[in-house]
Amino acid sequence: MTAKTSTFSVCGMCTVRCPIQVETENGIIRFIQGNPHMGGIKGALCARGAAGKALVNDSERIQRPMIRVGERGQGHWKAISWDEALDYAARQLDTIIKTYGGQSILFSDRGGPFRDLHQAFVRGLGSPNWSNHDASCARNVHHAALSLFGFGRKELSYDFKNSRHVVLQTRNIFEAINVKEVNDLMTGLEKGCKLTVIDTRANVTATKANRFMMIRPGSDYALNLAVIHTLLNNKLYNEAFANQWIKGLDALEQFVKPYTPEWAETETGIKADEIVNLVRDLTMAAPAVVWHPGWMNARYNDSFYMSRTIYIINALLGTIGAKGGMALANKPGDVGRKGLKKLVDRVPKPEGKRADGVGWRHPYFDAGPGLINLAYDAIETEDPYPVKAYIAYRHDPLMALPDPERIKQKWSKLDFLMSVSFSWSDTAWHSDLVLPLSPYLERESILASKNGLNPYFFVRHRAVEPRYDTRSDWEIICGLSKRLGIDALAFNSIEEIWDYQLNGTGVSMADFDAKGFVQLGDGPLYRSELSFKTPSGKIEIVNDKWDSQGVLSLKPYERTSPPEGRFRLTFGRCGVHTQGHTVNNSLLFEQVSENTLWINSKAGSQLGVSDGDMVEVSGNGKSGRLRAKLTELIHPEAVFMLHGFGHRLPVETRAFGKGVADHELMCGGLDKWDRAGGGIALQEHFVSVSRV
Ligand SMILES: Nc1nc2c(c(=O)[nH]1)N[C@H]1C(S)=C(S)[C@@H](COP(=O)(O)OP(=O)(O)OC[C@H]3O[C@@H](n4cnc5c(=O)[nH]c(N)nc54)[C@H](O)[C@@H]3O)O[C@H]1N2
Ligand SMILES: Nc1nc2c(c(=O)[nH]1)N[C@H]1C(S)=C(S)[C@@H](COP(=O)(O)OP(=O)(O)OC[C@H]3O[C@@H](n4cnc5c(=O)[nH]c(N)nc54)[C@H](O)[C@@H]3O)O[C@H]1N2
Ligand code: SF4
Ligand SMILES: [Mo]
Repeated sequence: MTAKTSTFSVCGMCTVRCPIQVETENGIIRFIQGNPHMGGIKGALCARGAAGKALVNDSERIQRPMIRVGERGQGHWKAISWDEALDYAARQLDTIIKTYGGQSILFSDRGGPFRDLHQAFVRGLGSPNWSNHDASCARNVHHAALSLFGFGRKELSYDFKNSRHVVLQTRNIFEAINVKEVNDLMTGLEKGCKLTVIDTRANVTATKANRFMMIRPGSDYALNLAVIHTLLNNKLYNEAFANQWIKGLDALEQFVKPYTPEWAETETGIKADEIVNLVRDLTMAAPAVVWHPGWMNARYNDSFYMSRTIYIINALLGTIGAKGGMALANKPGDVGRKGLKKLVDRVPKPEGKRADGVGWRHPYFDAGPGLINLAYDAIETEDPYPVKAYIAYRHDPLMALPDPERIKQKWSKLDFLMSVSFSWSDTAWHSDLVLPLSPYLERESILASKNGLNPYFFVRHRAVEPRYDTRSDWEIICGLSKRLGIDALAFNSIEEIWDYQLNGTGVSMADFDAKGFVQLGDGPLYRSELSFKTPSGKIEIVNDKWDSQGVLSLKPYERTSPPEGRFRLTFGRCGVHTQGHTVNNSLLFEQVSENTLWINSKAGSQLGVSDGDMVEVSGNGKSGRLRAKLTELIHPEAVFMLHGFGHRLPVETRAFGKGVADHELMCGGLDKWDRAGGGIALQEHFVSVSRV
């Protein structure tokens, strides 16, 4: 007899977490598809999501708890039982808490919809130091939104389906994938929406664009200032919206006076009349326009300002809150429902200040996840207090941040370093204890909630039983909590947690059976009443919180260019890999097994490099070798490589030694972070290239 099952779950191959449906036969995964009931997904999945099965089957992932037996990073391990591992971790944490206080424990994860349990646990430890990966992802964008609207980037959604013009600047939507966004944009394009792509190279998204603007790397802020200049100077903006909702328009108008399209042409390489034409096209399509504010915008010293200008352009076009524009994302309360009951509310908030200084030394930043790189500084300096334990939970900072050697140096002052991960990673390899998380297809998670035009709750069920001796998130956290006396999180089953979360929401677990999610509204809701969480209730061009700390809201543009003979190191994603952790996935490795160095044809031939040649790329005292891809389709000031390659862990036999790690060429990069937006400026590094 064959036993077939169909399980609603949530993809975990990347940070997006698309709803999925998994078909199994006799406990073996046969087929994974996007949740067919979810509008915008309708069965679709990206290549990485489809390769989840190879992750489950991978014998090169961490199979049981491992404790370090040699020096940190040497890679000598002993397998131990879960009881031994959790007892050991609890003992280490307990000793550190007793000696230095709970605040001396730092915890970071990937953020997202399942963070509630982690935040509760960190509170239970008595620490204010919960952090996530966002300093190297979207912090600049988030803070840009916060500085203008008083709320963060996720309070606005992108209504691509109904857009008439979408602008993607530093946003490669068809390769750096969010399945719903891709589908919605495709629907929009089929209905006649125009697409403008502004990028330093012609990526896959550019091939679908009506207009592609190749921009000089690092000059996006100049372009956007000229767009604002054109909108204001030619009175092309939405005056009714601006008069009602924007405070500080005069200051903005004065500020952008010198930034004409002709001036921007010399900075960006984009012709002045093309800039004016773009603005005219946008005004015709407004307010059904989305100029995407960017996602992975931890790139430049002025990326915060660049994102701010994008939000300002959207506001001047009246797209904020508009159908087809940057519609307001609804929370459960906006559609008359109650949100999930928070686990974090079961534990009192610790009093202390954050070790990273966010919220007090840097009062204008969002204290939520803080800034992980600054917490590492605190480990080294013990200012404001000693930080002695670090739990990297589904986070690989040695690959996600620049200059891994420098990070290891900072971490050398830690008494205890623990990783929780479903695959080996550079960080896990450097840890004292590694707890193996079951891959997402083998674990269930706490309930999660997604805001949007129609908000919903969703559930991750386990599709198959763990193949190795690995555990779910909640089993690990609750197991540690029991040992550490954090009674509020000492749950015995996931059902207990789900029941708690649903309490008072009017939703029961049975409601998830039909579709795997529970939609909270009756359909998409476009809220017309805008409200900004600023002192004036309007969009504030000048933010006093920032200005009072000496961080200008309106900062003049400063030109940067590569030194003679060097290129700016730029990076990005391809459609089939997630950061660095899928390179060793057998199916995805087959698709793209190493990275190449994109270099402009003319610049390459001047160096005597031909297409396909092996080249050495060097910067900041480090170098690596990979093949050159010569192309007209990249700006001559830049070279480009996919992030996440250059693995050196012997346990990852497929990925081992393939390609070059971009972040290793970024020595000194931890100190290059944006005081205004908090993001790390990963593209402020220059390299030289020579033929091998
Ligand atoms: N140089 C450079 N640096 C970058 C970037 C870049 O392009 N170039 N990108 C930046 C960006 S945008 C981000 S978001 C960060 C990402 O940085 P991270 O959040 O560290 O990246 P991930 O590789 O997604 O996940 C971290 C680790 O969690 C493990 N893991 C355990 N369980 C799970 C699970 O259920 N799901 C997933 N997906 N992983 C799990 C993975 O195996 C991996 O080792 O890196 C940033 N750093
Ligand atoms: N397949 C896949 N999809 C993913 C992920 C993944 O790892 N793999 N990760 C997810 C995550 S965590 C994130 S944050 C998002 C990231 O989503 P994106 O930010 O869209 O992704 P990237 O590929 O890093 O960068 C986008 C583009 O920026 C361009 N660029 C570089 N420098 C400049 C510049 O100076 N100016 C301009 N205008 N463009 C420039 C690059 O050439 C690239 O085409 O993707 C998400 N989706
Ligand atoms: S975008 Fe792809 S990898 Fe990411 S969650 Fe969705 S299906 Fe999975
Ligand atoms: Mo990201």
